[in-house]
Amino acid sequence: MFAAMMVATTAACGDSGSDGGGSGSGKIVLGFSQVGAESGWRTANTKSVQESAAEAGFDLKFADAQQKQENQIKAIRNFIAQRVDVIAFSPVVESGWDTVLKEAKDAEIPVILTDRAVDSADDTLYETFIGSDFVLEGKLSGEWLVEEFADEPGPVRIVELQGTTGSAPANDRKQGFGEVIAADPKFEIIASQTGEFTRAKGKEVMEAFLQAHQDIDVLFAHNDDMGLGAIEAIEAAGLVPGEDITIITIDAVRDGMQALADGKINFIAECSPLLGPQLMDLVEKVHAGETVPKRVVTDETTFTQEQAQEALPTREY
Ligand code: GYE
Repeated sequence: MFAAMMVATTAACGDSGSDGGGSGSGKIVLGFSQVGAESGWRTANTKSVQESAAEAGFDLKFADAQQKQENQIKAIRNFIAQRVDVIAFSPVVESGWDTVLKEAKDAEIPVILTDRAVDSADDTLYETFIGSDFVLEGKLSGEWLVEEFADEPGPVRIVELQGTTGSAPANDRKQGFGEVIAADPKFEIIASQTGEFTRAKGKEVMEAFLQAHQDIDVLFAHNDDMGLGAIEAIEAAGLVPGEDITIITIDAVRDGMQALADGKINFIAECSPLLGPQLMDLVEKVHAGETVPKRVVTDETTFTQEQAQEALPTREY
């Protein structure tokens, strides 16, 4: 954590650029606070942000918050102190941002939310929010399940691995999935717990689920990594993932797609981490004082096992 903060701090040089930014080089200075490195999605997202910032010729100050809101708040305050041109960040949780966002606004530094939303009532605290529709991802997952189990009398016993508690994707995916399956009482969520979006925690929580419940029909995991961890637990328990337990995940990163193609996962709703190019475009516009849409939604799709087999060879991440 300290190392990441230091990068931000040592770059705190004077504001002499003609663009009003903090690098003195005339380049747009972008302060970006990343959630952490919890998943394959996050790694691909970081790469996309770093590569597209370099391509756009921006001076990127990158800080990794290691999944802690307090680290993100510190990083944002550092960016304000450095007088960067634009701040972008992916908020680890939804609530608790108003004070620091107000500080950025008072300093007249535009803020762009990337990937995850905040629940601030005042939407003038940020310029725009670019990212996926997480409720939709949850709904698409639920719709596939309803269709797949249409001829089953039920009950259909579901366990859920939630993402980081309080994060937008965990809240919204749970909501979207829950809304769809609520239409038929045969679907029952018998256990639901956070796996923190990581493989290790997904495995650990699935082990506990398997010990507590003999007859799990379905696993809904809020991301591929937790699903992949759970697969290890399912196999260790002598069960066949994708057959004895139907598995639905979200993201469609390479390892998830491979497990889908191999028949261990049954369905994935895609969530694209490749937000970099669109983000840089927004940074440029916001910096130039242009109006940008308040919400930019990423284009996404879904994958079955056959579709994963087709898509894998050309998958970028
Ligand atoms: O689904 C998960 C990651 O915010 C969309 O965060 C992102 C989520 C993604 O850790 O894998």
